[in-house]
Amino acid sequence: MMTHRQRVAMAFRGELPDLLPYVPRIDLWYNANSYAGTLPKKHQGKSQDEISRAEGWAMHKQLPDFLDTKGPEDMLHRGIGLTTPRQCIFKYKFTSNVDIRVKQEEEATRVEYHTPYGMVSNILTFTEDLKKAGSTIPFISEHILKKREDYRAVAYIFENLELIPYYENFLEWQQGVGEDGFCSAATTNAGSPMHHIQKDFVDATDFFLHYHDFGKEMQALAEVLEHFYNQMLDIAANSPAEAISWGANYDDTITYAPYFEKEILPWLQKAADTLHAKGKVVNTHCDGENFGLMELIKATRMDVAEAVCPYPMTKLSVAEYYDRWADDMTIFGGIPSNMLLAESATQEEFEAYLDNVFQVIAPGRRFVLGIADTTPPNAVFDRLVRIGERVTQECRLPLEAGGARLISQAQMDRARQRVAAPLAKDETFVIIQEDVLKGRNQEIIVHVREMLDQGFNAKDILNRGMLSAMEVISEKFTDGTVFIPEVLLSARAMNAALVVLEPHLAGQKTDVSAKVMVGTVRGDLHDIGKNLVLTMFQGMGFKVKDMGINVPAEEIVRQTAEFQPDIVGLSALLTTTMPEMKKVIDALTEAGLREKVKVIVGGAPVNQKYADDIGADGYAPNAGEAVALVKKLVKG
Ligand code: B1M
Repeated sequence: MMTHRQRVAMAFRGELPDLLPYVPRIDLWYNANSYAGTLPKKHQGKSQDEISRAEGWAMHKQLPDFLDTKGPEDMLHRGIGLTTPRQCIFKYKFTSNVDIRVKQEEEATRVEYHTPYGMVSNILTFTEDLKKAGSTIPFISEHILKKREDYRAVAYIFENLELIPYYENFLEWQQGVGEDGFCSAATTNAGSPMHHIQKDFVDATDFFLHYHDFGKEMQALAEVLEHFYNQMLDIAANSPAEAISWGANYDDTITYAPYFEKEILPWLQKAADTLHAKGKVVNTHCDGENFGLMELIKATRMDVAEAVCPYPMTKLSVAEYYDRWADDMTIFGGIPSNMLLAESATQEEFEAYLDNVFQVIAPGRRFVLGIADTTPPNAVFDRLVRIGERVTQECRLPLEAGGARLISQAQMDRARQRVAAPLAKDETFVIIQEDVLKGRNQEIIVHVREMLDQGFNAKDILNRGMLSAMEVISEKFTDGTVFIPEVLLSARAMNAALVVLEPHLAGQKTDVSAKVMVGTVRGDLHDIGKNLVLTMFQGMGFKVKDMGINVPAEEIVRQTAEFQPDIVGLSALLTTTMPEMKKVIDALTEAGLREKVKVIVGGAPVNQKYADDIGADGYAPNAGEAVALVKKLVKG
C-alpha cells in the first residue's frame, strides 16, 4: 500500500500510483462550519487535518493557509502581495528608507508606505461576515496604485526589497503532514510580475484602464518586480521542498489569451524550467474558466494544473481536460464544488457525475481527484465521504473503463468561431462609431462637438453613432471576439461623449432613460462581472449607481428608497451567496418597494430557473444581454 504522499507525488510526476489519489480541499468548509459550530457531530472539536485523517483522505497541501501564520506581521503586507504563512520559504526585509505606518480602524487596516518618492497606502478589510463565510484572507478594499505618481513609490519599495531564504516553518509544517499529504512550498500567488500588479496593486476593473493609460509606468514597474520574482525563484529552486506552488487564478475573461501569452506565460515557463532543472515539480492554481486558455496553460510546462473546475460550473468537461492536458500535465480537481450541494445536484446526478469521471479519465494517469476550487460551506458532507469510498472501491489504477467520447479539435474550433454582428456603417457617423470602437475618449469629445456645431441632431449622434458601435462591442464581447479592456475603453469613450451630448438631449425622447442600481450581494466580494455590467449600462447611457460589494439586503432597500431606480441589479458569484438575492427581493417587498422596481440577477452560478424561483424579473448571463434585458424591462 502506498501512502497518500507517495501517491500524490507519483501523480504529480506523471507516474501511475496504485490508487487514484483523492485530495479534497476542505478549508473554506471547515472554517465556516467551525466558526458557526456546525461541523458534523463526529468531527466537532477536531482540526481540519484531524478530519482528513479520520476520514482517510489525503490532506490538500498545495496552497498557502493564510490563517496559519506566526503573527499578524505575516499578513500585514498582503495589499502588496507579500504574505508569509507557514508554507512560505522566505522572509522579506524592507529598506530602512521605507517607513511603514499602520492604522487599525475597526475591521479595516490601513498600511502606509512612506518612501523617498512619496507615500502610498492600501486598506485591508476583514469583516465578521467574511470570516463566517470561511474566508481566510482580508480583502483589499483600497489598492495601492491610485494615480500615475504612485508607480514610482511602489517601484522603490520593490527595488529595495530583500528576500531571505527561510525554510524552518515549511519543514516543520511538512513534518507535521508526514505521509498524509504531499506538500508544496508557497511562493507567489501571481504567475508573473504583471499578474502580481493586476491581482494586488490595482482594483480588478481599473487594472485594464491603467494597463492602457499608464502602460509605460506599468511595464517599468513589472520590470522592477522581476528582481523580486528572480529572488523568489532562486530561493525556491535551492529550497529543500520537492514541490513548489507558483501562481494562481487565471481566467479567460480576466487573463484573456493575448494578455496571458504576453504577460504571464513567459514567467510560468521560466519558473517551470528553473525548478525542473533542480528536480522539483511545480503546480499552478487554475480555478477559473480555462476554455480560451487551454493550449496556453499546457504551454506553461507546469507539472500540475491545480483546482481544475470543469463543467457544469465552467465550459469544459473532465473528458475535454483529460484529452487536452493529461499527456503533459497532471489535472488536480475534476469535481466542481456545486456537485456537493443538494440544491445544485441530486444524489443520482452526483453519482452519475462520478461514474463519468472514473470512465473518462481511464487509465487514471496524471489525475488527482479533488473538489474545485474548494468544498463550499453548505456542502453535503456525506458526498465527500462517498467519493472517498468509491475511490477506494473502484479506482485501483490503471482504470479500465475508458470509452470517453472526446470532443475533437475541429469541434472546439467550431465552438470558438462565433460570428459577431457586423457594424452597420453609417457614413455620416462613421467617425463617432470608430471613436467608440477604438475607445478614443479624447477625440470623441472633439468630434461630437464638431458635429453639434455643424447642426447634427444630438439624438442621431447618440443612436446612429455611439450606441450602434457600443452594441457591436457588447455583442463581440459576448461572442468572445473582443476582450474586457476593449469593452471598458469603449464604454469610457461613450461616457466622455455623453457628458457633451447630455445638455443637447434634454427634452428629446431617447432610448436611454433607464435608472439602474447594481451591487454584489452580502458575503460576496467578486466585482469584476458586476463592474463590467455597470460599465456597459453606463456606456449605453443609463443612469447608474454602483452599490459596491458585500451589500446587505437592508442597505439595498435603503438605497432603492433613496435613488428610486427603475431596475435593481444583483450579482453573485458564489453558490453560498445566491440565497442573498432572495433575501433582497423579500426585503424590498417588506419595505413596500417591490412593485416600484424590476429586479434582475446575474453572476456565474445564477441561471434563469433560479431567477424564476426567487421571483426576480429577469436574468442575464452576461453584460451584453444585461443591456438588452434592461431595455426590454424598461420599455415593457
Ligand atoms: Co472566486 N470563486 N473566490 N475569486 N473566482 C469563483 C467564482 C469560483 C467559481 C472559482 C471556482 O471554484 N472554480 C468559486 C465559486 C464556487 C461557487 O460557489 N460556485 C470561487 C471561490 C470559491 C472563491 C473563494 C471562496 C475562494 C477562497 O477563499 N477559497 C473566495 C470568495 C471571496 C468572497 O467573495 N467572499 C474567492 C475570491 C476570489 C478572488 C478575490 C481571488 C477573485 C475576485 C476578484 C474580484 O472580483 N475583485 C476571484 C476570481 C477572479 C474568481 C474567478 C476565477 C473569476 C470571476 C470573474 O471575475 N470572472 C471565478 C471562476 C469562474 O467564475 N469560473 C471564481 C470574469 C467576470 C467578467 O465574469 O463575474 O461571471 P463574471 O460576470 C459575468 C456574468 O456572470 C454576468 O456578466 C458578467 C460579464 O459578462 N454577470 C451579470 C455578473 N453579474 C451580473 C449581474 C447581472 C447580469 C449579469 O445583472 C445584475
